[in-house]
Amino acid sequence: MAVPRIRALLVVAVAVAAATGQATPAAAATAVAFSSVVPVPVSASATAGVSYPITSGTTIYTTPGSVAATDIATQLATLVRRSTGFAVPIVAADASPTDGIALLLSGAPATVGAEGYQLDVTATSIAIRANAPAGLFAGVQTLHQLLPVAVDSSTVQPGPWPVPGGHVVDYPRFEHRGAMLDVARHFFTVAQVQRYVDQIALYKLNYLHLHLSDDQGWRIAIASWPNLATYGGATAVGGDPGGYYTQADYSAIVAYAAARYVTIVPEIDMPGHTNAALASYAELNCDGVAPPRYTGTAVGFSSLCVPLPLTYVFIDQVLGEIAALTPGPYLHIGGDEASSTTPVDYRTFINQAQPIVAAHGKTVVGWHDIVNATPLPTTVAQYWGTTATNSAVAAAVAGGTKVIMSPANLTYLDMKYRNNTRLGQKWAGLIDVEKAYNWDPGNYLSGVTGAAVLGVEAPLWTETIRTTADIEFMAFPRLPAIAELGWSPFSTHDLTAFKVRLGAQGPRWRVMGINYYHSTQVSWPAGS
Ligand code: TNX
Repeated sequence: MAVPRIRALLVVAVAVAAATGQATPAAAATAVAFSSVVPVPVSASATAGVSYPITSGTTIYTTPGSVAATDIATQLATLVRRSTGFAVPIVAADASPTDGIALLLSGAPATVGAEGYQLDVTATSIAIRANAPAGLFAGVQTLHQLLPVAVDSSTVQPGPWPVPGGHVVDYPRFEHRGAMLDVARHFFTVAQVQRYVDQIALYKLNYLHLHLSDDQGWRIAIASWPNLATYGGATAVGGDPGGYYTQADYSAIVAYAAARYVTIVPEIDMPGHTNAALASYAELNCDGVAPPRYTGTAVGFSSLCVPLPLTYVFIDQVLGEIAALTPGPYLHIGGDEASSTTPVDYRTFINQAQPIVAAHGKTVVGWHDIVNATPLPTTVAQYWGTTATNSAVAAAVAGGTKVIMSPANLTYLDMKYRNNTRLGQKWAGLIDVEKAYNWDPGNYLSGVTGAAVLGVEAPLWTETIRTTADIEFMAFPRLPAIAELGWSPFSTHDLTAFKVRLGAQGPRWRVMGINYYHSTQVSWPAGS
């Protein structure tokens, strides 16, 4: 009889917290369902009636001599210590121990590759085995989702701490699983970006694209062009406060993301979306006159001066400094909506910009408009259109161009959920969970299928987004839908089952203090 009563109390606690908007630390010290992991694993089988209890005696064992494995173990221990109050020591041990939690860079099937893992939870131990640190990290994200939601509390909770028993073999479908954050229309601090990194990493996304410049603001300090940040960075949409990252700030974001196996893709948008730069330096303008800074939301009115030799000195120095701070392979040069640049000038510009990126050792990414120039063989196009056919993109793909899929009508996290959603825009339509989930990035755009698709990315433009709460409201629950499309094999695609898995995240988001949209298209558990 005691169990139902406790459950009833927990339900009340959750309901009260929901009403007050507070986190619910004691929400449920019960085991979560083994089937609730998002993205759904390649294969997962629960062992009925078995669970592993994390206790004050639980140790984390790691592969000896691996700094990466130790760092991943430390991240897991930090999470578990905070809410359990247990010591959770980390011990380097060679073989798979028979007790505790083992994070091992050995013993995984070759089929899981570098980003996959095998997870085994028995009554006496938890083992995550991977071929490389990225896989170990992914396995720990799965384990995180299998821990009672109270583990995400920032204060010590009573427990118990059961992990449901079972076996998982898992690896990603696509190499590129991304989110984009527009820090130009509104500025977000290092801490705000890091919080988003934590959130996307939990759903196994591995790229964060930062839209670092636009008409309304320039967000990264460039030593050779200091006014970009100090003058061009001082504004934001609607007269809100601007801001910019020092190079040390940017490096801190890069390092924080790298520790979570997320690669930063910096974007400097050009030749359009450049009013903040043009306002900062008169000599970059064809007429030598700096325009005023801009805080509206129109697009397509600015262009770098294509015939001007200084333009290429400028982009070489800017991209050179950013390349030097960026360990990842990509520099994104935007290229979208350049409606104030003639088509001839556009081609000239993109064709000159690409070798500059390459000279700094990086691969070009651009919005798909760049296929109107001559993409380098390595250039990646990011598709943001709203139709399932685009002949120019299909022709580029026939010539070898690879594509990241971000159809605006399916993946744009700044689109409203419903007509009455307080935040966001509607130009690409309304996007609720079913729409975000119910498509196949590998078989959507005609002529752009199979190996041509590097993956999927969910952009969040921030004309109307001003706070962390706003970011989270637009990203959750849609971002995990896109994450599942990027990670899970399409053979697992199942809207009804997804709605249940997604709903199971709700109680955890509450404990984490994530401000999510309570979509009616999700099967939330009672009380969440
Ligand atoms: C289009 S999509 C843009 C952005 C806007 C966004 C708003 C794309 C490559 N450019 O400049 O912020 O729409 O939804």
